Amino acid sequence: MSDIDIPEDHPRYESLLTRHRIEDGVDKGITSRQGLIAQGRGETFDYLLGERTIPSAAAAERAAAAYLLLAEHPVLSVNGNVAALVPGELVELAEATGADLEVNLFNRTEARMQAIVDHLREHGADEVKGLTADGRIPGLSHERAKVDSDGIGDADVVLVPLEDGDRAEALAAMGKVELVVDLNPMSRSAQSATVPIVDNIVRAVPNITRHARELATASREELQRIVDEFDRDEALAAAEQAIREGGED
Ligand code: PTJ
Repeated sequence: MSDIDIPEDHPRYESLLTRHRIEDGVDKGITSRQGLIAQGRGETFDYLLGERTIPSAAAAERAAAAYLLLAEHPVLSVNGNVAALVPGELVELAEATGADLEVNLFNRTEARMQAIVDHLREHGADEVKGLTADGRIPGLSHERAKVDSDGIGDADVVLVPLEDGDRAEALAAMGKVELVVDLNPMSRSAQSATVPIVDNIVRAVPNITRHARELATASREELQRIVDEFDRDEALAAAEQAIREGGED
């Protein structure tokens, strides 16, 4: 697949394609300009990880799928970077797990909220939450505190990709299970996550969907076993070691 003119055998094909999606997201009013900087931070960690899903991230992705399938009300939180990078993949994950999609932005404007909702609908989403914003996450003073009371407000499990940390901490304080996708294992979001997924969002979301489909017929006991066997501290340590030493195969 190629939506830009990059030869598919270029050694940095995937990375260049991802950059192009983010640029395009900014042009379409979906991604904030700060999102370009966030992408650059992410690329640095991805480069050090070898631009691959390390084994501890694969285990985290399976545990995330199990949590989403066990949840009463799972919600996938969407920001401007995620909407630009994996819109169709998020819709597929929502379908595979029965999760709601909710737009939640740090740099919230009504125009960007609407652009992201429309973008997700163009990629097959039926309902996208976030515009009502009749709930608040306690302890947060910025725009990310605004949630739908029947969306993230009511969720027991939330997928939180690419954030700067304080909402992740606030959601954890509300007792919600947090599945965090962040290439930096030392970030506050990854550190406060129930399941830290140290992988690029472009690999993580399709991987979680694949696990969810595989586990669709698994018993609750089997799902619970996968959740119980996952060790977040071990996963964070393995990711940090892979970055520092290029290890973990
Ligand atoms: O769309 P908005 O207004 O909600 O704003 C979203 C951004 C991303 C701009 C905002 O949340 C932000 O500034 O985030 P930070 O503080 O730069 O944190 C983003 C984290 O995500 C960093 O730890 C990055 O390493 C990580 N990251 C960036 N790109 C990716 C990523 N992790 C996984 N996959 C990526 N592609």
